[in-house]
This record gives sequence, C-alpha cells and structure tokens, in this order.
Amino acid sequence: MRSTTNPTRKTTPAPTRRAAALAFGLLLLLIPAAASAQAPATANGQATATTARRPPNIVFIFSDDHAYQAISAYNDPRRLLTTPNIDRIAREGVRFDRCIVPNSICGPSRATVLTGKYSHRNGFYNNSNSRFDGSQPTFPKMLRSAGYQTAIFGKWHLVSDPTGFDEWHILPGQGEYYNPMMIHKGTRARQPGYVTDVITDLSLDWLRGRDRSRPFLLMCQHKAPHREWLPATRHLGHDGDRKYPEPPTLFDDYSGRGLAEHDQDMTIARTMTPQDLKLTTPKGLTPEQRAAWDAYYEPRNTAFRAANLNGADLVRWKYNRYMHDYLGCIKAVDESVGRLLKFLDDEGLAENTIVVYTADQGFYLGEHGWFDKRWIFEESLRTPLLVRWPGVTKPGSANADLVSNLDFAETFLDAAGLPVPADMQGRSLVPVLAGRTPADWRKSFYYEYYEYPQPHHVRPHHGVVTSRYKLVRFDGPDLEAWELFDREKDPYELKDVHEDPAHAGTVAELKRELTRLRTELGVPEHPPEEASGRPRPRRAQ
Ligand SMILES: [Ca+2]
Repeated sequence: MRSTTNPTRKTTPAPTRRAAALAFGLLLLLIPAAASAQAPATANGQATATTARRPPNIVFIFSDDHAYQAISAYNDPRRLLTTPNIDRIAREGVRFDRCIVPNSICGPSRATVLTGKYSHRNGFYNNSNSRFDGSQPTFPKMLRSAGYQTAIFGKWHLVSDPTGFDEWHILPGQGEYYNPMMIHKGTRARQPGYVTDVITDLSLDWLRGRDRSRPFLLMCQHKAPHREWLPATRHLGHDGDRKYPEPPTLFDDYSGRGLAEHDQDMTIARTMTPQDLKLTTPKGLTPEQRAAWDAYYEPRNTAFRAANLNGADLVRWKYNRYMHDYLGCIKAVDESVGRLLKFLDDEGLAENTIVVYTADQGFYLGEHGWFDKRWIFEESLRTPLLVRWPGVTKPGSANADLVSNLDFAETFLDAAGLPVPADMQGRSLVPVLAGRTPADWRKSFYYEYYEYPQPHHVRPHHGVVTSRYKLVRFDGPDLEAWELFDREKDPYELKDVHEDPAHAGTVAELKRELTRLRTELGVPEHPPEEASGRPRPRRAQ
C-alpha cells in the first residue's frame, strides 16, 4: 500500500533524492484527500477511489448508546452537557443529522457496521441468542488484506472472537465499568481503572507501536454510556446537582398510538432498577473507588429516601439521577476523543486520517418517558455521526441526507481505494462526505427489529422511513398492526394517522415502497424462529 514510486530516482544523486522523496511525501499529504470523492461514479453509483496518494488511516470511535441529544454539536434544546472534543470533529468536519440504523440494538448494529449488511443477511438479529459468523466477509478483513494494520479495542459484543484484526483486546459481553475483565486474543485478565480510560490507553499504546510504513484502521469501541451508566469517580457530581430540563414527552401517556407503545417495559417510571438508580453500590470497586462512590451517592440517597417521593416527583428524581449518571459517562468518552485527536495532531497524522465518531444507535433520554432504544422512532433510530477527513469534509458543515451505519463498510473500502462487494447493502458515503450527494441517493430506508419479549417487551416491527414519514408494521407473534407517523406535522411522533383517510394515498405509496425495499434487500417473508431471541422450544421427549 506504500506510495513509494519516486520519479527522480534514476537520475538524481542521493541527497537530492532524499529531498525529492521528502517533497513527494509532503505532496502526497497536500493532495486534496478528495481523490476518491472526485472520481467519476460507476454504474452502480459507487464512487471509485483512485490511489494516487497514500490510503487514509481510519480512526473509528464507536460508543454504545450515545444519544445525539447528548452531544453539544447537535444543539439539543435541553443543552444537557458540553462535549468540546467530540464537537471538534463536527467543527472540523461534517455533522450528519439523519444517520439511521437498520436494527436499533447493540450487537446487530455492530454486525451491520462490519458487514455492510442487514441483520437478515449477516445473521445477527438480537443480543439474546445471536452469534456472529466470523467467517463472513467484513471490511476490516478487506482492509487488512490490502495492507492496512487493523485493531479493535473495547466493546465487541458479537459472542464469537473477532476476525480480521491484527490486534484485539475486548470486553466480554457488555463489559464492566470499573476494573473490567478483558480478553486479549483469547487470554482473560482484569484491567485496573475505568473502562473508558482503559480502552483509550490500549488504543493509544497500539498506535504508538504501529508500523509507520502502512496505513491503519483503529476501532476504539467504548462501553460507555451503556446502562447501568456508571461514571468515572472523577465525574461524580460533574453537574453540580443541576435540575435538568425535561423533554416535552417525559409524561407521555401513549394515547394516539397502539398496543405496542402502551405495552413496552422501558420507562423511567417503572423499569429502572435500584442498580440503574445507584441506590445500591456496584461490585468490583477498589476501596478508593468505593470511597469516592459512597461520598457522592450516600448523602444524596439518604435525602432521597427521607423525601419519600411518589408520582411525578419520583419520576423527576429518577430522570435527574439518570441524567447525572448517563452524562457523567459521556464526560469520559469526550476526554477519550480529545486524547485520540491530540495524538493524531502530535504525530502529524491528522491530515491523512479519517476520524469518525458515532454510536451503535440512538437512545431515549426521557423522551416518551423512556430510556433504551429498539424502536423505529426517532431518538432510537437516529445515531450521531461526525466525520473529519481533511481535504474532503467541509469544516463545520451539516448533512440531512438519509445515511446509515449500513454505509460505513462501503465508505471505508471506497476511501481506501478498494472495490465494494456487490452484496453489501449500503452505499459509500465518500461523495456525500465531500458535499456531493449523488442525485440518486436513497429517499427511503428499511428498518427491522426482532428481539422480543425480553428484555424490554418491544414488539417486533419493520417499516419504511422517509424524510417525512414512517410506516410501521408490527408483525407478531401477538400483534398485527400498522401505524403511520407524519414527522412534519407531528415531530414527537405522538399520533398514529394510519387510519386517517387524508393519508390513504401516502399509506398506499409507502406500502408499495416497503414491498419494493423488502424485495430488493432480500428480506424473508417470515424471520427465522431464533430471530426473536426467545429460547428454542423444548422438543417433545
Ligand atoms: Ca447500544
């Protein structure tokens, strides 16, 4: 992958040759990185990269359950916190305002990122009984075959061992926040410290020891801010006991919608556990960590118990505790991003490195009274996506196209000048990153969700999403129903208008589009039995 051809080599004496080589190297760095973005589109619309310059490094920073509402660059009206380092990527790159996911939970999202395929194609449907088939093609494998150094650190959550990486050091399952057990190429050992710092340290250590002659792919995958939202002790009390502004739908009664919305189990009011609310002390803390933990939580928990809250007051208390903890976890993630960006600056790598910040899906921060994700609805469906690629992305720009983590594998391959396999189901974002969205870019997107009934009793559903509408189909095992939402008139998605005669034309059109997408994407008429994650029924003796 090295760009070593030196046109002056045969005719110049050694010192001049070195100078020329240096100049050539600098030239490569100075060539606008838009080589692939400027290339003509092929018949299938994928931009074709040219490899005149050294392929870009890729730093993929992937957090877990980080809602766009909790990144200050997204300007949520609640102004929940400031994330100066994550915002730097937006300020120096592009912010995507409609990056949506095909299946809004952790494992399936990770499988989609690696494969560029939907759950029904990569075989990873849910977090309960799915196991990633590591023998299938993934973009890290393809980059590695082309000469990239590849590494992944942190949350993996795909059950089988990682494949396609020179180095991997992962959390088993969901992982732990404090002094986590980790697996380094099959060997388990506990790592002292706070998980976000540990993952960052491992990432930086690997970067320091890299082969400088070759490009690299670093996947830095945080556990935070996943439930049960345990901040680093240095961030306990980060908000000065702030009373957080509430979302307009904190006390949603789900009127105007069907059984599925009424009958879920993911509310702040009913579903949060004493562990979620830090009314119990987590296991695995060192004495020092335990002391800091108790110093923050104990007096506040004592006051809470004495107040004997109920009804709306109790929900508000839980919401504020949730926000303190969830946002506290993000403080450490933001610091991690700052350390990675500083390393790229210090090493002179920033110019030829694509930096991506994203999460595996969206998350509810009290909207509709909820935490968690899973739904086709907006806070769950939309994930943050910020990309900095000097010379390609316009600093401080924003993009509202329908893009997806389904597109990431294709994008990284295209950016590296590699072909995109025809059976990947997304599309390279390289021209979109350059501000030249192809005229035939998608106007609709297919969504699918399978895991039921545990853990949050969200009914399996699929549907079609456009810039304005969502048509949702709940399809068993115990609910058959359609819903339609018009986000232009109903931005909070509070009113199902599927039966409204005024929308009959829209419903018919979207049902045709749903059928078209399912056919194009090869969605089976009925999902396999294991897709729901339910235990297989015992065979009769
Ligand atoms: Ca997640």
